[in-house]
Amino acid sequence: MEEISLEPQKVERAFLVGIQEPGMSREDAEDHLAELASLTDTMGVGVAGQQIARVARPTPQLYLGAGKADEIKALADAHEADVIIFDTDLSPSQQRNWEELTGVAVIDRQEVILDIFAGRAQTREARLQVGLARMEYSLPRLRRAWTHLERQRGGAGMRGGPGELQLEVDRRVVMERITRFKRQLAEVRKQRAVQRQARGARPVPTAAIVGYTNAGKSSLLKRLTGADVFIEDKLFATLDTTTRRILLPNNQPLLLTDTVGFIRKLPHGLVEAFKATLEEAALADFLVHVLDISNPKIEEHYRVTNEVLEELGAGDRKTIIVLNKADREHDPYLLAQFRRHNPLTFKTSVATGEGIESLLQAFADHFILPMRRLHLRIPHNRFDLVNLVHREGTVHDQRHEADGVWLDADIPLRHLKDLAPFEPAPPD
Ligand SMILES: Nc1nc2c(ncn2[C@@H]2O[C@H](COP(=O)(O)OP(=O)(O)OP(=O)(O)O)[C@@H](O)[C@H]2O)c(=O)[nH]1
Ligand SMILES: [Mg+2]
Repeated sequence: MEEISLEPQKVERAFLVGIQEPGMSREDAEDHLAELASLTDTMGVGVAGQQIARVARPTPQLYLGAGKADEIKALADAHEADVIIFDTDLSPSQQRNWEELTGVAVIDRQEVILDIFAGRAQTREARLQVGLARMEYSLPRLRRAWTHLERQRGGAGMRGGPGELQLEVDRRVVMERITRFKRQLAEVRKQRAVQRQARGARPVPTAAIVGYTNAGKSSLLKRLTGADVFIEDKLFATLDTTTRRILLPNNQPLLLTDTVGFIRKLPHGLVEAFKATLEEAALADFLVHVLDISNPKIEEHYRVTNEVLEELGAGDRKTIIVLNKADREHDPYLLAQFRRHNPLTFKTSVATGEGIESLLQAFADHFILPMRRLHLRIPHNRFDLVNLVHREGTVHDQRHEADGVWLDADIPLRHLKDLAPFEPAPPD
């Protein structure tokens, strides 16, 4: 590995490169660039300048054509930038070529998001998840070294940032580390599954608050439950799930879970990594999809979140849509527009309290888990179904007999079709 600098290069002035793909409006490209600026700011690096590049077809060398690349280099120089950040994925060789061309650190959107996640991960599981995603990202890029921190930090479960990683270890060691992290994660996840099972036999419906980052999910949980959760006007304030119980106006209890926010082009490693955490969302009975009504990209945010939910297997869950931040300036037609898609759409402001009562009433009206009482005989070789009944239903009685496990339980209707075949015919 050539060209290893001994000190990680400290970066503090970023030049941002937005990408305008064919068919994309200038306005869209600008909104995306504004989001990258917000990510950069969240990472703790100042934005010195920015430029949108129109790209008809990415080139393998630099992503941009040679002329455009020289122009970016000159602009970054003029702004005295020490890091150039691309709002798109760069391959390891494109990244290397850019660094050779410009002499400054060059990173892409994924790396910014990974860095933010690494800085925010709190629980052991989150640290392992982010650490893993980051190592997999770093593996083909081991020669680079940069940092925006005064001192190197021990984020994400690896000692030091990418700089130290590069200096300290070679590829093989990283691969061993990846294997170890995967093993540890599997352990943590097993424990989580056990805990979930222990909580399993509860008739209390669960709802997960999901949505684009910064929409106000944690603020909503706090408003509804008084939970002391972390809220910040930065991206990815929340990485770990928090669950709180509330009593709805009809005295029915509901478990509400706050989850990590989504963003467009979320690095795939992170979606993979956070699948376990997001299982809480995937397993919830209902979803509360929070959107920032004042954000001009609200429709894209809606689409991106739905795509991730789809990937998590929660695309078909019954959902209430919350158009939050209604105290801010917004398009008054959005409510009607969203209601055409989903009649269960509500406009709120966590800041002023507007719409919160109606939202709680809607939870009460629509988040009652429809259950049916079944008497089942499940053969011994279908223990998965016995588990399912325990996990999702309320068991009133259970007997182990020679011909199977006899269960008397309330079952959520959505599992009816799996279980109905095991209802013995009534004796005549
Ligand atoms: N004006 C206004 N600001 C709000 C409202 N709700 C939340 N905010 C602000 O929006 C910012 C983001 O709020 P969070 O609750 O952290 O958002 P989140 O969806 O949990 O964000 P992540 O955890 O980063 O995904 C904070 O500065 C909140 O104070 C609202 O109704 N009106
Ligand atoms: Mg949050």
